Amino acid sequence: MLKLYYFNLRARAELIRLIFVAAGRAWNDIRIEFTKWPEYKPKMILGQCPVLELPDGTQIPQSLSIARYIAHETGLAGTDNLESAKIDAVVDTQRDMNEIFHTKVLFEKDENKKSEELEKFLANDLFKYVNQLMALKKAYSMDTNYFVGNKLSWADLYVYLSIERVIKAAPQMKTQLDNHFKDTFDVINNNQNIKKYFNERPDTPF
Ligand SMILES: N[C@@H](CCC(=O)N[C@@H](CS)C(=O)NCC(=O)O)C(=O)O
Repeated sequence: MLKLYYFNLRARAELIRLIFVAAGRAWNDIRIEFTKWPEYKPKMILGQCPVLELPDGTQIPQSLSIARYIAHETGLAGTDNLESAKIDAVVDTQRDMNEIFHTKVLFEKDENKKSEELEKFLANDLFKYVNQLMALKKAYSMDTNYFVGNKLSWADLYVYLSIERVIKAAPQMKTQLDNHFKDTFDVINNNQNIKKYFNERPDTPF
């Protein structure tokens, strides 16, 4: 069975876990205790995690590379190269938003600076990227529920997890964001595998 090494956090591993869950595939979800990390670190190919380990010992690092690989393996990465490219474009656009949100807001330790940066992000950045995502959806979607084509892809799951994080930091944006993402998010929230996973997954700080 494939092994996924990460900490007992959602953070960079949750997209990978959600792809396995949506595809109905079992995996070995190894959640490393922080105290045990010094033992594991030298065994990880880049000294960091997440890492996906194949049965022959091959290690794949980098969260989005792992997610893309698992999505391809499980049919959540499009039906041909062109659809995969459209899905990647949605993922990269969401990643552009996340880069600003994570570095400027989520990882900021000074609470005053954090709220200042959050306000700036909400005023200047958030809807620039939401509009870009909507432009891609308009061009690529064949079903209002999905960003690309007419079935669930890993791009839908990535947008879901990322926007959920923004809403957690800025609950006042929920209604406005729901207007854009409701169809996709409803499909994900009503997926039986995902519902079961959400009920069972460990509660973690992030
Ligand atoms: N670009 C990498 C970043 C990986 C990364 O920064 N991992 C952190 C945890 S989120 C880590 O392993 N930290 C422990 C360390 O570097 O010793 C990815 O997306 O997977």
